[in-house]
Amino acid sequence: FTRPDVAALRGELETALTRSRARTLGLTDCVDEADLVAQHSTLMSPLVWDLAHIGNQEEMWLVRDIGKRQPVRGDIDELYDAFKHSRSSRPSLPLLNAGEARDYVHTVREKVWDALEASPLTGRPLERDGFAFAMVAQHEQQHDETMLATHQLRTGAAVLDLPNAPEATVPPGRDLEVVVAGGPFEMGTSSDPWALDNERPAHVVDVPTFAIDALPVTNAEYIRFIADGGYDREDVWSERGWAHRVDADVTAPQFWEQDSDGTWWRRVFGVMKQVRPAQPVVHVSYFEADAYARWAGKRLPTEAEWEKAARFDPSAQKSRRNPWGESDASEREANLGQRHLEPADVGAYPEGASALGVEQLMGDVWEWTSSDFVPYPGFRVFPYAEYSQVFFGGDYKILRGGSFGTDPFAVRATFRNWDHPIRRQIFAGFRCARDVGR
Ligand code: AVJ
Ligand code: FE
Repeated sequence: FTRPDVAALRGELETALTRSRARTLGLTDCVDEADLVAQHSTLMSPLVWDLAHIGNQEEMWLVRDIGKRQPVRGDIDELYDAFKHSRSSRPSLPLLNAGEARDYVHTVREKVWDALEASPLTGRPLERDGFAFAMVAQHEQQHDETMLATHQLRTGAAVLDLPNAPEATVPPGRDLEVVVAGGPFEMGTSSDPWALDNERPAHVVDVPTFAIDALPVTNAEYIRFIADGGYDREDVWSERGWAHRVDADVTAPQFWEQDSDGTWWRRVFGVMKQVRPAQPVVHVSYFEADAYARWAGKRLPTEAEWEKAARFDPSAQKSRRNPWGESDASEREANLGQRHLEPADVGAYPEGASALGVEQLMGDVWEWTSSDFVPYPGFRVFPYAEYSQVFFGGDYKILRGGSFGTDPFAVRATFRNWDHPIRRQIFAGFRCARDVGR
């Protein structure tokens, strides 16, 4: 990684913070106050909580810690501490109202511009390379994706409107599966200045030969699983997955409905759309992904397999930061950044292929892997235990690659996301893998 000079670095951080704020305001200015304080699902916070939580985290790290300034609001930290109140209890808290929350995030941001100007962006680890500023911008983008999921859950008239995602320009008649030869590769990173603690440190992992799908599983493929009785075939489900499938009466991806002709429709941000066959399937749980893979005679990739398929360049024998190279995604390589409100058809991003020829690893849908969320060898908390450490060893599966709702600043091929295996309000899909001769 080549370090830009301090002025260029400041400019990059300013751009990232400005972009995240535009997105936050876009997701909260489009609904009325009643909608902002409502709980659209017990899985989610009211949007007005996310808004002030974004400001509160920014105040704590950048105004008080880095900026060494007096608190803007020293009295609300507890209200916006994600560990003090469950999401379902947040609507009954004495939260800032919409106007107060908007004023709050604005006041905090004005002080942050001073702090950014004043910081040398060197010195202690929190300040070096502007880490804390980048962390706060990524945090805001993460909550923006969470708010986007809240928008998908809310009922009533549609308020978001963006162009349809690209259709495939080249039909995916290329390799359907890529075989990755066994051997070591470098997983994680010690050099990416803005990587979060759980992505560190870089370490060598020896991955046995495996095959991985060149593309995510599509709606058309998933419909074949449904039509083949996949949801009634206990033999392809894990024991826990089957228990959940029965208890929760799961019979199709979330937001799907079948009409009397047998046509599948899905509700996309308040609009009913016919299910598009070549789009990656989205809003499935880990348990559904795992059952599909077994039905297809395959399995989900491990996290290490996913990362090797994404990053390993066999000719250089090195790991890249992203499938196509070191740069952040532009709109040519991946469907990221909430430019569309849905995944793009498979085959739409040939320029985003990895060195090994695996496509659409970044963007479109988060991809479930079979791995649990555990620390890498040599992990160190940085800068706070509540980002990663408190979740290690819990009932979480790793997801990789980001979705159409993830900003390019908040994801790279080393980035690790995690969630409970039953969750599907997130923009999650998957691809399959399998063992190769042994
Ligand atoms: C990394 C997406 C699992 O939203 O729970 C936001 C990110 N951490 N605020 C989450 C996060 C603290 C986190 N995930
Ligand atoms: Fe947060």
